[in-house]
Amino acid sequence: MKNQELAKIFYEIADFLEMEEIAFKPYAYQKAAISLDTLEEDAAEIYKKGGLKALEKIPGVGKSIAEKIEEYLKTGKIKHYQDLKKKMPVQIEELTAIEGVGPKTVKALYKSLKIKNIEDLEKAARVHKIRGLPGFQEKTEKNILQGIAFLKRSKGRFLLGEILPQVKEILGQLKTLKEVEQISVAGSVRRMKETIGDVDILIVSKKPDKVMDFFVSMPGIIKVWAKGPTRSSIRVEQGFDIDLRVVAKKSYGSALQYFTGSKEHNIATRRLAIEKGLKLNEYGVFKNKKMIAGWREPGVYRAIGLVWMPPELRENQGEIEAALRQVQGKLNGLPKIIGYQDIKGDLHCHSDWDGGNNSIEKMAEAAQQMDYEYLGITDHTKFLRIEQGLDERQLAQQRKEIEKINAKIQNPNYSKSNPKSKFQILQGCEANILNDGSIDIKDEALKKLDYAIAGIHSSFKMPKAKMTERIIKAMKNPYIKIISHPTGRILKKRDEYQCDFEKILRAAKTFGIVLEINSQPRRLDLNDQNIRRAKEMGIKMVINTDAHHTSHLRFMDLGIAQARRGWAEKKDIINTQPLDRLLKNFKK
Ligand code: DGT
Ligand code: CA
Ligand code: CA
Repeated sequence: MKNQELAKIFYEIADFLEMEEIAFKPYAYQKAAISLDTLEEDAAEIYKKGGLKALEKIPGVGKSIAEKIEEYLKTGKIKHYQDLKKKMPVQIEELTAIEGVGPKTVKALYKSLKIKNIEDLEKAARVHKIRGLPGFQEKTEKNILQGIAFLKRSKGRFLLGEILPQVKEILGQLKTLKEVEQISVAGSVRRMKETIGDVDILIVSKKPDKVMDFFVSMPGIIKVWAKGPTRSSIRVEQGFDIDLRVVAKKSYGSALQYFTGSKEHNIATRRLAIEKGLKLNEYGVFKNKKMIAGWREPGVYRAIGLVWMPPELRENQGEIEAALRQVQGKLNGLPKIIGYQDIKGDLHCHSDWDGGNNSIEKMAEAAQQMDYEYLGITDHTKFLRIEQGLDERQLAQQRKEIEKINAKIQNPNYSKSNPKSKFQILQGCEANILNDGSIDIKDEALKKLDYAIAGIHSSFKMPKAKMTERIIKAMKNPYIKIISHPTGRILKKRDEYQCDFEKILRAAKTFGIVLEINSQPRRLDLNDQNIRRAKEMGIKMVINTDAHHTSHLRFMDLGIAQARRGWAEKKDIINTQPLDRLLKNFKK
């Protein structure tokens, strides 16, 4: 699949053009990149079937970009990109990955200090060469070093959301083999951890050689680390590794339990087995030399005195004790965590009104295809000018537009994929929490919406007390019902902002604020630990995708996974409720 390679190039072109302060064009390339990044069909296939015209039908791809895709598919190169790189020979993707470093900073650093990559930048910052440059201060230099340190810590791990589509494709390919009797993903991917080190796959087969031959010769493999009858290990183009293990049928359950982990969970289960006079390993559960369980995973758990539990819980964070209580008939057994089918709508989506990729109607159609009952359109508001944020007047106009589309959708003659389902678009907004905690939209305008979300999109580096106060003040606004991405972390890019989370939780409780679990692969904010704290305090949450494109609606599973990892139950999440009940959460 060439989509990701193309997306990467277009993101870089956008950065190079931004450096040269060219108007509008960077935005066009970014849009095309986002679209390609999430496109399900291979651009090469699209081109093969329908040529240039078909490429132009990809959202965000116009004639000029379509021609560049064609050029890349034919020659493996894009001349425009190479020219830009020649002019400014910097590692743009690597450098702009640092929090606070944008294309313009990269340009200034290259022009004055010939900084081309992270190594150069770190060296220069350490000997304080940055702080003297025009527009740079001591603080900037410190922030850059902090940003680099953060990047290094997360190096070598991949975002679950970015690798999952490829993992599913590879599992699909392996499933086509007649020699494969059973197959499952294991490890951190099965536990749906937000970042993964490598992918683990488990297969039952009587002909491991055939399976392994196929595995190491799949397309898109760039390295074979090891190949043997029970274990092979490869690296794929995207840069991550896959471990494949073939086991005997009678050990499938125990192998799955072992290789799903986590390691900490395994250590605890093994200890439990020992206490019972049993031996637990990847081959089975043994009493003396006799195998008493191992075929299937639930049997393994039963044999050691537990019950089966969802992989998302297996982090040795109290799930074993909870399972024991459950077996003993005591209170506080395992939580009945929210299911992947429990969500009835998405309450945080952007439309083309604020520069998102799709019209309100297209977003609504996509939501209906997901069998939702409702979709909340929550475009950015005016403080965010680059995102074309809406002002009070535009919000009122948008209201009319949404009413029009609702009338159309709710008309019984309207043809849609699921004519039986009722569906409604809600109007919200994602307002900005300004530095002093006030909201960038007047109360009279907020009042007219179905609900309002508020989030922090600027000044991330405030002192802790001030940041805490800022968020709490926003929560006190009676029209703000949800706080989006409450801690502001960006995986592999920046930490949570400094704030007193316990205080924030108490305020959310007091003011009846719903906290968001944002499903974007880079956010997953709240994270599992914070979700668990919120749940313990009885705070309601909402799982949203923050979609800027119809294809982003599918990120929902990532948010649900995070909620499950945080032990959240259906009743903790408001968008599991049908529309009439949901709206009661937003009473003014
Ligand atoms: P990752 O790949 O870093 O995202 O995390 P995992 O959990 O996928 O870890 P990985 O790939 O090293 O190993 C897969 C599973 O195998 C792990 O979750 C538990 C099991 N495992 C690996 N090493 C050990 C070990 O030393 N002791 C025990 N008890 N289990 C292990
Ligand atoms: Ca792994
Ligand atoms: Ca592994």
